[in-house]
Amino acid sequence: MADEKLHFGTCTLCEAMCGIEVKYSGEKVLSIKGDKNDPFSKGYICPKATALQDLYEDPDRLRQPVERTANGWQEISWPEAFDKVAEGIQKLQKKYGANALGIYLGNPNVHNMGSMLTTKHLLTSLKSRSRFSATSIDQLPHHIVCMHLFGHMLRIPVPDVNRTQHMLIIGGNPLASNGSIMTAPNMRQKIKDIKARNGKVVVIDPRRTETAELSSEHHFIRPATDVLLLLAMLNEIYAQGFDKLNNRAATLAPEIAQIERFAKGFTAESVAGITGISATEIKRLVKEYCEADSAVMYGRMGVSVQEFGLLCQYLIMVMNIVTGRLDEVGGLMFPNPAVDLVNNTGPGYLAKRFTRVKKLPDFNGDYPVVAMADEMLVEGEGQVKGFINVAGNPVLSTPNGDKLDKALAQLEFMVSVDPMINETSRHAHIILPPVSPLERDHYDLTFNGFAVHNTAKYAPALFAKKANEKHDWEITLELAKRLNKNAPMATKIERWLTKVLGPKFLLGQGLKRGPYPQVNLKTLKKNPHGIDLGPLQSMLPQGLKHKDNKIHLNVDFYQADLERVKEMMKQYNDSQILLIGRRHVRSNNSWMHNSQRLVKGKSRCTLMLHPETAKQQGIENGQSVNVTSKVGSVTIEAEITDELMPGVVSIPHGFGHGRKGIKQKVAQANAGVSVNDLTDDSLIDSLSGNAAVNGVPVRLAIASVQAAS
Ligand SMILES: Nc1nc2c(c(=O)[nH]1)N[C@H]1C(S)=C(S)[C@@H](COP(=O)(O)OP(=O)(O)OC[C@H]3O[C@@H](n4cnc5c(=O)[nH]c(N)nc54)[C@H](O)[C@@H]3O)O[C@H]1N2
Ligand SMILES: Nc1nc2c(c(=O)[nH]1)N[C@H]1C(S)=C(S)[C@@H](COP(=O)(O)OP(=O)(O)OC[C@H]3O[C@@H](n4cnc5c(=O)[nH]c(N)nc54)[C@H](O)[C@@H]3O)O[C@H]1N2
Ligand code: SF4
Ligand SMILES: [Mo]
Repeated sequence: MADEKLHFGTCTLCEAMCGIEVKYSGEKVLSIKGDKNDPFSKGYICPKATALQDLYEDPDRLRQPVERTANGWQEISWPEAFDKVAEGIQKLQKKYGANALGIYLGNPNVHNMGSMLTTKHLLTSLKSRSRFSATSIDQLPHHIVCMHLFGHMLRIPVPDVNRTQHMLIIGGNPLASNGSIMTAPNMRQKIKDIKARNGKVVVIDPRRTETAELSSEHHFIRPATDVLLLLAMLNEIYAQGFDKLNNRAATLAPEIAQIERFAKGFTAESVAGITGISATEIKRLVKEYCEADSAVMYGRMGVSVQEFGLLCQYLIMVMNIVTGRLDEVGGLMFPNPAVDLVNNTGPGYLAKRFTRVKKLPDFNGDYPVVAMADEMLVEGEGQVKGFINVAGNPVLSTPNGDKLDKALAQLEFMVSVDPMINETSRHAHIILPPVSPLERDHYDLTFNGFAVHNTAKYAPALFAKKANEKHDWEITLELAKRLNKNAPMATKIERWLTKVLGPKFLLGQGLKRGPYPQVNLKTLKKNPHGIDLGPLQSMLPQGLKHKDNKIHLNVDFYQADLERVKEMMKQYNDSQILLIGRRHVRSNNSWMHNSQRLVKGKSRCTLMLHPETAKQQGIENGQSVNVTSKVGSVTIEAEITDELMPGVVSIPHGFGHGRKGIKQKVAQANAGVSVNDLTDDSLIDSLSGNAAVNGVPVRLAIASVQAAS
């Protein structure tokens, strides 16, 4: 085509920040490829990048606000929608108080520059404490550990995968997820590189995942028993004399001497039976980890979102410290992004307030998602009666989704800021839809903070939005303006400047305050592929945010949780079948199933189980199985595979598009079932309030009728 042009940008779908090269003509996308000149991703993309085109073109995507009426959804104008939303919220808050309006912020908020820079305005104008987010079914333990130890919830170290000689991955599957709290495009190559330089990658996972398959070694572990393995490993580090307490990080931690006693009694022999990993193997894992020239221990969803999520992440951090792996090349290192959120935001806090019904602690002003449905359903002073849901789909993404589904249906007023009519937004009275990713400017404010190599890249929107469309940040600012007319003058000026100049104005300010004088909006615009800022550098002690410049191990707080561990050990029932989650590279949480090119082929929403487990239950491959937990039941096709540990079953999350009222044709045709109709909102990590979706006890039975797959 004569007027073909190239645009360089960044894929915002997952955490990997891959550079993309989009060939386009007019308003049409012709192709999406990896940008070979991106200094960070070097041409790598996964199959989801091309679906950015599908999001842009999706005929089911809303372009204008809609209102739910007796005659179905009706398009309304933006001014009318804003009027109705502001009025609905004000009426509700006047009647029941500010906290009667619940707010949920979903995952795509952190992938969206405009939202990242303006959501604070919405939150302050809503003045509600009933705030929830996807954090409490995700990385909450990381925030708490880093807040305690390093003095800021975002001072989070990541594996220096490009230089390590030994990587221990516990409960992460970066080959499917493309990495998490470890922004690292092309982990396939990175793992191959570690092996090629005679290093080792060890995976601990109840499933022999794609990552495990490629790695040097894999061990099955019984779900949610990692805390025992980790305690035994810590114990072994001392038993084998591998503690290096004169290392730089350890000498910054006044409580370090107390760690030797922390895991006393948790011998490798005492945990082998429950975890399923033999004492000999545990001892060898420790020895090899400690003897490697460089090494890093890394744990993700599998260990974060289970009953001992916080203690697991603490133990992983502590082991990196006592073995001298923190802040060292090839170990766990702190990124240094060009926009420094750590020095421009509060450090975070835990347990200032507790939820009304379940009495669960807040973190940094957010209550745990597992508390959300009860706050709506249980009557009494402070009950949540209205809801604003921004870029989230908690009906599919939070435990006991069916209960939340019912809770949302009985609310007096609900708003969704979402481009789609899905399982959650279908309950809204009004939906305010933002533009798709190709229509907005991007600089990654979040994931540069977790990147395994420092770079900076800004991309203007590829396509201008249409006259009747709005950005998330425009929606947010307009609502803030209407809901809080008495904001301080400085806030009003910031809102006004952002509205006129766009959020890139705030980005520019952030870059100016950042650590790299050479990086500003002008230099970023001149370098459309991004700027290389070099490998991770040691940052201690100056990176610490505690006033005394020390690492605070907060031993007493974590040690107290050992009572719960001992209780678990005492009561352990190894005959239970345990459910875990699963991700696939062609799926993304609950919202990428309306792309035909991603969902095509065999259904991915299956119940994986080991042949032995299947045999015990009399289940055959492809058969429909009823899976029942304490809270619910689903019927799903069995996929028998020895990838799973015996006694463990796996269902991916984000499916279940068969509910009534959803308007996404492709997703509906590939509906699947929601694993979160089985996960239990009372199964939690009580220390953090984080959800526990891995290790859920379930029963299996052959279904009488074959499920459509
Ligand atoms: N059982 C189980 N449950 C899980 C998990 C698991 O592993 N197992 N994983 C958990 C994790 S890690 C996460 S992060 C959560 C995710 O859970 P959520 O954040 O609740 O849900 P998503 O599936 O990410 O849904 C995102 C919604 O945002 C909309 N959206 C997409 N982009 C934008 C945008 O730019 N602006 C706006 N306004 N809307 C947008 C989509 O249409 C969709 O409705 O799920 C969690 N739930
Ligand atoms: N393709 C794709 N990419 C994604 C997403 C997606 O939905 N699809 N979601 C994005 C989001 S929001 C996030 S947070 C990240 C998550 O990124 P990851 O954490 O890397 O992703 P998961 O695939 O959930 O990996 C969790 C692993 O833990 C294992 N596991 C389950 N239970 C246990 C247990 O008790 N112990 C141990 N040791 N392991 C266990 C599972 O088998 C699985 O292999 O991925 C991001 N990237
Ligand atoms: S790994 Fe895939 S989804 Fe994630 S940023 Fe890269 S291209 Fe996008
Ligand atoms: Mo996540």
